[in-house]
Amino acid sequence: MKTINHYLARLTTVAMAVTLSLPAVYSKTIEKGHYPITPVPFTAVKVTGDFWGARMEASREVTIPLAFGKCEENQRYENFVRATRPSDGYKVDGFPFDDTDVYKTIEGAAYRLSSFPDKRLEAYVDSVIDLMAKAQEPDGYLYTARTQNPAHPHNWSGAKRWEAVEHLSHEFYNLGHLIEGAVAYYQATGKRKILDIAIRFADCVCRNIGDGDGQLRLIPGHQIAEMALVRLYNVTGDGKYLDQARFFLDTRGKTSRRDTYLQSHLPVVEQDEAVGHAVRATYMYAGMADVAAVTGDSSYIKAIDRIWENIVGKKLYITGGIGARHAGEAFGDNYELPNATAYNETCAAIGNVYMNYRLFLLHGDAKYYDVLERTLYNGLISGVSVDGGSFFYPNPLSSTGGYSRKPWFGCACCPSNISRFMPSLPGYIYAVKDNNLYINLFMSNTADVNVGGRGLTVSQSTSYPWSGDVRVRIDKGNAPMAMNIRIPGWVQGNTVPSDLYRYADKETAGYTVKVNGVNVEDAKLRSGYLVIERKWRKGDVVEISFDMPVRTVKAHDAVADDRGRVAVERGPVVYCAEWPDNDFNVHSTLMNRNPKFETRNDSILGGLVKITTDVQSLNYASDGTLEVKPRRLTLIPYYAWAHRGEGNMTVWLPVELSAATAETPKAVKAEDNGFFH
Ligand code: FUB
Ligand code: ZN
Repeated sequence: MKTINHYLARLTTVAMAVTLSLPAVYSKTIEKGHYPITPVPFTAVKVTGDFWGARMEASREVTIPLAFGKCEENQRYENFVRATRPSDGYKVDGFPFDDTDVYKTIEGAAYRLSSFPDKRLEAYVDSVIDLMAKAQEPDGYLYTARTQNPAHPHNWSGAKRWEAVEHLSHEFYNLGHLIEGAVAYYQATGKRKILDIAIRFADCVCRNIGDGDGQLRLIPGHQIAEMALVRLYNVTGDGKYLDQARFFLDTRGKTSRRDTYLQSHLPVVEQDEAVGHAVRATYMYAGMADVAAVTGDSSYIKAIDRIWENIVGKKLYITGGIGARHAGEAFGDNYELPNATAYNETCAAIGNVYMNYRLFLLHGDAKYYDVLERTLYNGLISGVSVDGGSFFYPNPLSSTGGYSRKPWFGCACCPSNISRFMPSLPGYIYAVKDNNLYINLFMSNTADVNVGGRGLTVSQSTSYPWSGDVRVRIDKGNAPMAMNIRIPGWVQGNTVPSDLYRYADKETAGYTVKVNGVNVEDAKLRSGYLVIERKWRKGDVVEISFDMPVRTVKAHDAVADDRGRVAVERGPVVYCAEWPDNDFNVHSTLMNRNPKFETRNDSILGGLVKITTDVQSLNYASDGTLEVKPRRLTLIPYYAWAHRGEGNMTVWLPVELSAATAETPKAVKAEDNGFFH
């Protein structure tokens, strides 16, 4: 792979070849926290090692440089260069949202820079930003798919600006990702240039789109501008961005584009089922939460609460993946959760995290983090290889081979989304409200938090998810506060916060919590959190210990594809049976009714816990009779599948003959990412 210096050298040259006056500089920035619960931002938390430390390192050392490299190789920067010198001769191909791969990777680089300052990377990003500034039209419009050849723009873009924005032009989608990247980079480095570029494009949209005289009444064909505009409002304090986000939401279902694909079949406040394109949907729900957090609009909150119940009760894979159908990259009907053909786009898993995170910030209930954690450890990180260098677009739960991760795609939404999501994870661990500190995720880290006006440094050390032991220490500061420790649903016997999945065995998982070596007996469990109130002091140590038995899970009987089958879990991790560990066909394997499991640490794939159990395998003997053989089945974490070649894999294992002999589903082809707009 080419080095970042290669790209930097070339980009610097490109940037110097073009001149443009710099955008206006805004003097005032205001950061507002409107959710009832305030996140501890990514800038204040550093993940220090173990499971997530390795993932962060892979993101830092491999994914982000790779994504920048792919932007170079795949004409992403070239589009900006062309936009600086438009020509009727350019053929505009690729996708009209290719600019967003650049924005998303800049966003990832921003999160990374805040934990690991790196002058060379910062200089590289600055040179990309210089190029973006030069590609921006004088009135702020920034959309290379048109600017590079206004007479013959991309064939999804429409002949005129905004004309196809409710369909496929993605102009507002590009704006949304630009804002997200710009705010992150501004917050990480203090540099305003990209923020000013985003503000100019946002102002251009605010001038042209709306309910006023001479404005166009249009909604985004792909959501994200809604949450991005709220983020821009939070950073600038300028209410017009909030108004624009509301306009986009309130106008949905009231323009000529009315269909489920982009959730415009009904006004947003009347929706109660998750339908259509899953990424568009979850980004919209996240945007509704963001607006509601500022405005207190309870009709938005009621709608997303209803939709969340629908997803978690009827449309969520055991891996936390969402969006069952390839056609339209969409949610299926209630209980439509096929395994081999599960679409489960990596971007939709990220959207699911966004939605659940925001619902936690609104309601303060740990159940949202239960869904978030399930998604994170399973259907989201399955989307990127352990080394950070290849990606899944769909994340199926069963395979007969012919499917593997790839370093990039023509439509590269998933790799670039992973580039920004992984390094943002430190921002999801803690939150505060008044004198409450919430510990939502367990991973080794150190964080500077402000609880009730007092600054504290808190650290965690743990090998979670392989062990349930977590050590929390107050490294600096003293504060009277309530430490709210999330007791995961899987510890409390709730597979998910609905009846979609349930534990199918008699195991129970207990937990203990000690403060300075003394068992905590009198703390209350409130909304899924163990609340420990005391005057916390420097040096205080909390030892949390969750039991981690191996559990079997059954799906609701209405899920036809999982009938007669069980899935295996340990802690937050969902397991699967894959061909390299088993010299028999995992698809014709019957689990015992009361399986006994053993666990062992293995150093493969960065280290993981393998599970083994006795099973029966079915196959035909040479005389054509059916043979049943006792076997020892090995299971690995679902996220770790497809690292050792292509072949059989399944999450749901039959316990009943009818399920074992059901037709083996066709594999999803690697290149079939079901790209339907
Ligand atoms: O349309 C932009 C992105 O491309 C979507 O979010 C993905 O689902 C893919 O269709
Ligand atoms: Zn994607």
